Amino acid sequence: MKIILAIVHNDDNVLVSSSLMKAGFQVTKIATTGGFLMSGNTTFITGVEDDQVDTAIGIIEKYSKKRKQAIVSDIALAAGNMSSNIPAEVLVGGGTIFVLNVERFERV
Ligand code: 2BA
Repeated sequence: MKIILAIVHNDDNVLVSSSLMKAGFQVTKIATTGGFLMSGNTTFITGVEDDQVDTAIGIIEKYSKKRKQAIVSDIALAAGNMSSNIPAEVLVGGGTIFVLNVERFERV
């Protein structure tokens, strides 16, 4: 068994979760904040059998769009953009996905 941790843009949250659940996956969602942009995103926790990992990742990939997002002032400065009053852009997403081994799984 594996745990998939998937960080997706808040705007994709509903489609990703409904599509995962429609496909039979169980999902827990956590409201999270990106350390760089400091804006909200959603982290999914999904426990899946090994042979279902690619299916779940395919669904997350399908519904997690890439977006250009403006970064300004302090954040741009920290990233090395010295003309900090000029907005810069970063490409956010689609999903950022980690797959972890599950040592033991119990429902008690
Ligand atoms: P944030 O940390 O808010 O990052 C948003 C986007 O800003 C990133 O998109 C990336 O394009 C850019 N970015 C992040 N750090 C940067 C830096 N030091 N310099 C320049 N640009 C930077 P994504 O890579 O798609 O990441 C989206 C969100 O996924 C992140 O939001 C963070 O919450 C999470 N994430 C991404 N990689 C991660 C990792 N290795 N570990 C934990 N969380 C991660």
